[in-house]
Amino acid sequence: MPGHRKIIHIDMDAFYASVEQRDNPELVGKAIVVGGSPEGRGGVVATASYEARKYGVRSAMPSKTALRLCPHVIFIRPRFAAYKEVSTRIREIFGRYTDLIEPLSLDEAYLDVTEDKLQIGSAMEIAKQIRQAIRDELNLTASAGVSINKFVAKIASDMNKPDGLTFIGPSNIEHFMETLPVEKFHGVGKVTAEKMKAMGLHHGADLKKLTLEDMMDRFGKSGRFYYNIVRGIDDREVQPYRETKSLGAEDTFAEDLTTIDEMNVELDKIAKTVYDRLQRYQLKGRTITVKIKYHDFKIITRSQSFPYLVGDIETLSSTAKILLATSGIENVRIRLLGISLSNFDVAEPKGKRDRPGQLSLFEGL
Ligand code: DCP
Ligand code: MG
Repeated sequence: MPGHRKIIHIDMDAFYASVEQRDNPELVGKAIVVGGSPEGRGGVVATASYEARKYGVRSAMPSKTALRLCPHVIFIRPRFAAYKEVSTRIREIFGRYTDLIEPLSLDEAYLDVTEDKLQIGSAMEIAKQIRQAIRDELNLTASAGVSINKFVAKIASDMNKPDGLTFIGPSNIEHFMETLPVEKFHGVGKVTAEKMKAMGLHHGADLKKLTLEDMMDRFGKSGRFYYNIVRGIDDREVQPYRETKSLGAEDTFAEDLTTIDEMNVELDKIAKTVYDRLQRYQLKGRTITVKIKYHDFKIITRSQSFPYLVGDIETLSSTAKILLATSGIENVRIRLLGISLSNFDVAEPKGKRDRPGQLSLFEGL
């Protein structure tokens, strides 16, 4: 691939569940979920083994639902220390090939192997070796996607899960993006996907018909990203070891919000997304920020800091509502709302960090 970058996205299969099955052989081949309540009464599923997924059990699903779908499912209490240990080990394996490693969570990372340390040259060969090393040394499986940019590599890694290796080269990126359903676009959440479908935009090809202006009108800042992405353009670099400064979510509305009730409903949804992401990365912080974009594109932010660590859904949503209500919103129209949490507990030393790198504040719901 002369002139192109070589990017690998690698993601462990059913991560927490696979570690549990590896360490407890009696769980191998069984439908298990990690997280939630063993009695199926409360809490949500962190992840499900592939055996449980056959019944429709998924991450973030209430335990009760998981139990209804799969009555014989086994609930396992999470062991975060074990997952962190595996995470450190896979990063050590990645480090044999490149220093350009951008972790997205404990089980997932982008690697730029345009110039790999062992001068292997082929990104597919490197991905193959990494998957083999993870299997041999850690007794676990990972799926990998190989392409010329982050976006396509990430989608590719998901295509043949579990235990898959997928290559999408420069000559088939555009065709691939055209046929991709919008809900498969990384960064397009359920809400935005529904919004797109309501506008008659079902696949990449439909998005491709819109002008840049149109896209930005409809989707705000993300519009430009989607515009480029459907053309196979993603110049974002793999960013090694960037400190996580904040984590959040925001949503641009198809129609401006005008009443406080509507805004509060949206803040509840956004708070839920932020909460899920915080759970996933095991993060708490001291500062909650709301971001408000008016119909005229003016953006303001309002923050509140706490003397202690917060991260629960009630605090996120109630603080965001108070910040919004006291920001002077009489007679305004609002295009976008966002909530983020920052001022995290500890900044781990550079290179030792096993928290996610580069978390975008601009991900949709
Ligand atoms: N996780 C979580 N809550 C979520 C999603 C994920 O606690 N809502 C945790 C448990 C997962 C881990 O993060 O094991 C990695 O997330 P992935 O999305 O990569 O899911 P899995 O690795 O479990 O499965 P897959 O094979 O689909 O990657
Ligand atoms: Mg995974």
